[in-house]
Amino acid sequence: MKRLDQILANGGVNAELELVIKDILVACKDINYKLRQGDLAGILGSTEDENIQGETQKMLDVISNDLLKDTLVTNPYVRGVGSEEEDYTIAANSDGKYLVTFDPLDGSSNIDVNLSVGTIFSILEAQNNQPGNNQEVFLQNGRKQVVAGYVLYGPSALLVLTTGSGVNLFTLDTNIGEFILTKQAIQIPVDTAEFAINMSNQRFWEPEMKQYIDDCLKGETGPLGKRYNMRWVASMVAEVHRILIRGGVFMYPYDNRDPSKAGKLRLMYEGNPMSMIVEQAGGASSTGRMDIMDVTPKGIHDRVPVILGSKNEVEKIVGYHKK
Ligand code: AHM
Ligand code: MG
Repeated sequence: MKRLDQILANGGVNAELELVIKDILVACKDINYKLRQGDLAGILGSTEDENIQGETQKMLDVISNDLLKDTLVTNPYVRGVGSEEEDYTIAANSDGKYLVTFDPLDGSSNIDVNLSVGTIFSILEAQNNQPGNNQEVFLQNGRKQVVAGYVLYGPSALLVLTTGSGVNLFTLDTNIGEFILTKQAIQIPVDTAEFAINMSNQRFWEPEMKQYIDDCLKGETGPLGKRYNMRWVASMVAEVHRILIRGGVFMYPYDNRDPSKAGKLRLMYEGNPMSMIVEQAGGASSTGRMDIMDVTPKGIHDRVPVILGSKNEVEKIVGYHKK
């Protein structure tokens, strides 16, 4: 039985970074506990507030955000934090080397119907002496990430983590409160016949994406020559996890509902960490026109079109965008 701290120590992760990762996970264990309590603790449902993205916040969005934020701002090695649920980045310790960004509870439309949600996180190194409440210090592309991970709150609570040398999966043993290694060096199958996309947005997509999905739907007699299956959980963490385990592609592409937004998902809380995990597991990720991790952020809440998963299928979809 291997515990997370043993894996981190053997993987050459320095003690400071290890403490940052552990603090994130202290908060995630607490989020897991709160989710299991649900209605017993009276914490389902929405608040009356909206976040900076214009989305109504669920009570558990706010609780999860506060747990992560309050834990991390007191960590001596954290310079600042950026959250999907915060308008601005927050300063922690001015001597801290690390920056943490997170989506505290992704897929939160699933909370009230008791389906899977997750926490997504990413760690960068601060590149200059600016304090953490200056968003400029965060504006680095995804290749600079030193850690990416998520915790999936499903039937089990699972941690998927990469520190840049492969992807490991841990299962939370709630009896001892520890994440235990349950799968090592995950590799995503390179081929797939399973896609995940919200089809109700089809009329807003670019022609390239419409064409790819049309061709999938034509099945074995169409140009792609195989019968596709479709899934949509509306929880990116759950979709990415399915892809890690059995392959597939996940897409939240560019759409023209609001031309000021390049898609729904956020680069620094969703696109980049999930891209690092997927690439470290042998998969690929793209906006359709470039690798997600090569996109330079202009603002902490930037959005990005997302296509990620099994390598050969992602390359096929990128090929449609080149035609
Ligand atoms: P959230 O961070 O506000 O929860 O939004 C992100 C989620 C993703 O987990 C999921 O892929 C997507 O939004 C679902 O969107 P839709 O409701 O359009 O299907
Ligand atoms: Mg999200």
